Amino acid sequence: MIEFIASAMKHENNVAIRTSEADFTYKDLLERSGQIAASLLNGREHLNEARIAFIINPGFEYVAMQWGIWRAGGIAVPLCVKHPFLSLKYVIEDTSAEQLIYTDDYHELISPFKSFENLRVSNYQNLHEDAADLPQVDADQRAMILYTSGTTGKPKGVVSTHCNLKSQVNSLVEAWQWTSDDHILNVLPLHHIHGILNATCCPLSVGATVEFLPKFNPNTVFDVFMKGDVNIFMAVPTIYFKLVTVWKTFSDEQKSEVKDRLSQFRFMVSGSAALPVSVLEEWRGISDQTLLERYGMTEIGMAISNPLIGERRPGYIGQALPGVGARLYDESAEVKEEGVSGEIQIKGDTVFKEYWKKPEATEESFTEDGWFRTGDTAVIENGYFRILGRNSVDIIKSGGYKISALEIEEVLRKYPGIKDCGVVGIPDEEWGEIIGGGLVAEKDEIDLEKLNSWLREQLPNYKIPRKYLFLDDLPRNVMGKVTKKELKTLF
Ligand code: MLC
Ligand code: AMP
Repeated sequence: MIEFIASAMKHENNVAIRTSEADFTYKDLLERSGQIAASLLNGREHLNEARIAFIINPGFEYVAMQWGIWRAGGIAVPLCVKHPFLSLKYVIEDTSAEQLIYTDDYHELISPFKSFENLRVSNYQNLHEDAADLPQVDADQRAMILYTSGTTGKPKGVVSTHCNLKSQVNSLVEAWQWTSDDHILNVLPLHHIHGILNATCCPLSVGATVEFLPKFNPNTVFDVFMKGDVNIFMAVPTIYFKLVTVWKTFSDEQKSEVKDRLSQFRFMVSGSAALPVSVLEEWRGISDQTLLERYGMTEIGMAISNPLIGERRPGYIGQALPGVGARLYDESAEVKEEGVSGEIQIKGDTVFKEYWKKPEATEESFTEDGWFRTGDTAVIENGYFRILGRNSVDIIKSGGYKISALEIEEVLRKYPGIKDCGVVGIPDEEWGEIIGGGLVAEKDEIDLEKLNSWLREQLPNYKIPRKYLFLDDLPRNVMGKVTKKELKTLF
């Protein structure tokens, strides 16, 4: 059995999952995931890496499903619960999923899939086979596909093996000293590595408790914190920004209670985007906690981190995590000198296997000697990595989500009256970056309100900011005259 699921047996009576409805033990998880595995197998001996897509809210059912797929030898394809039908269809078709499992909330959304050939669609409630003998699942088998935007084309499926996931888990368990006494609050989406690996798999691998909220809400987060059980929290910088905003509305008494409580946490992590030093400092004032900033990517799990014990340096992402090879590389050689910038490259068992059915993209993303090119530029200063930015202006990180500028441009160019356009990420304190663009109009003024609504409809996966998409004082024909790098500086 997958190593970290096997270790659940040692903690059978611990609470594995807490939701607003109930507590679930590791025994519950093992029993339910066993039934699910048997149902997915449906008499077969092994799923042999069949892709099993599922759309399930954060909670016990989600984890039982994930474990069930892994125990039956399948590849887990978690779908985003906020995505519309067409985005789900892209993932289902790209992975050639064999089965799609849903819970009642998604009954209507997924019903068109019922007529898809070669796709078995089942309600989670109906997966009730008696647990059978489950197959041996080897470490080099594929375990999960997560979708990530790139600089070209549609999102790519990042394939991780069981060995990759185990190595990613082990690295963080060692670095952050996870134990079965820990209790994390997880408010992150569960179709991305941060919420899945760092905030769910790591705690569950050691017998700790994961508490889920169905959706992020800053007030509810403080309510849960104040109950007194949670001792670890992880989020993207935007979430800390939103927590700070709500905290400012509290009375002095509430603020003091919050500080007493949060100062008892073992640690709090920020990642997935650069943590502004201003947010780190405000949060320190609120909680007496210095946020532990770390750096990662869907393809590599977590790679570089500030330490649990020792100096957490604001504005820096720290040093390579256990078991992770990290180097800086400029055009032709490894950067050996401090203060000289280069691309972060990563090597080791934590690094993914491939982009699903995209051998060329996979090959391009590795150097000849097997290092993964992250596309992020950094320097090392006094032993710590500091991120300078991305190699490509075509990747935007907003609210912790990766967005392809090119995908938005492609859609924009279809809008009547737009001759050309350039989309870039504009720095923003709350969201990290927000989506912005310059347009070349064919002749007349473009009605920006209408364009904005249209774009929101066309790209429902992306959060197109209502207010900021086009700044009125920017010359409309700006794209005809500047490169995208220059465009970025114009905003
Ligand atoms: C939402 N809004 C935005 C926006 N997102 N506006 C501008 N830019 C954005 N990025 C607006 C919406 O349009 C809406 O406005 C309003 O904010 C509320 O939208 P919402 O969807 O309800 O927002 P909320 O639930 O508050 O979501 C914010 C969030 C979410 C921060 C909780 O974005 C989130 O969960 N992010 C985490 C992503 C994550 O896990 N990334 C990890 C990837 S893995 P209106 O006008 O329509 O009302 C990775 C590797 C690693 O990166 O290192 O970890
Ligand atoms: P994703 O492809 O969604 O997994 O996002 C990975 C990208 O998020 C990385 O390539 C970085 O650009 C960015 N990222 C993650 N953590 C940090 C961080 N601590 N600081 C700056 N950028 C980060």
